[in-house]
Amino acid sequence: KRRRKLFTLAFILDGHNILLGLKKRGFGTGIWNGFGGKPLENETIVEAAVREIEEECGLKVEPKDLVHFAVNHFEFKDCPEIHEVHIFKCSRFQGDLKESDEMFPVWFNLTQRPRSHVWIDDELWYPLFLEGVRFRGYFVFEDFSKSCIEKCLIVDLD
Ligand code: 6U4
Ligand code: NA
Ligand code: NA
Repeated sequence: KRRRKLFTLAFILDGHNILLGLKKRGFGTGIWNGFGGKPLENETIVEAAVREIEEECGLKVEPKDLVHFAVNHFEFKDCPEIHEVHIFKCSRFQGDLKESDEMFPVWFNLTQRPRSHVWIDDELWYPLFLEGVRFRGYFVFEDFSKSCIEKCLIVDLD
């Protein structure tokens, strides 16, 4: 059985606006995305999501306000681990938006979010996310740069 590596990915929503962050360092530098990362030891996925949101954009959210919405599985032909990304959305938050070492956060109207400088799988599942359809996605990439999707399956759970 292949090893799994867990990640969180959270989208903060406010009416017709979505908060995205431009990644400033590490994996995916220069790419717009939600906020998230790897759970620490002894941390649940929800606890990790709460912590990563505050670390990366300054906003405070309550665990109960995070809606676990979808899971994406990413497999790379040159890597033994499968990345399992747990996607949350959250419409309640407190605190002030703050740029971090890792992310530059910006509010976008849902219809005007960036289409370039995003992961190539996003355009395949964002429509479901925006329509409120729960799903599980499976993506196989050529390599770690994620420039080419080799296989993709998205299972609609609703
Ligand atoms: P460090 O630098 O170790 O503190 P950490 O914040 O724990 O990093 P990071 O930023 O590497 O983790 O996590 C990657 C983030 O990118 C997670 O939120 C998951 C997300 N992600 C990875 N591949 C993705 C993809 N293909 N499409 C997507 N989000 C992806 O939309
Ligand atoms: Na991160
Ligand atoms: Na992080």
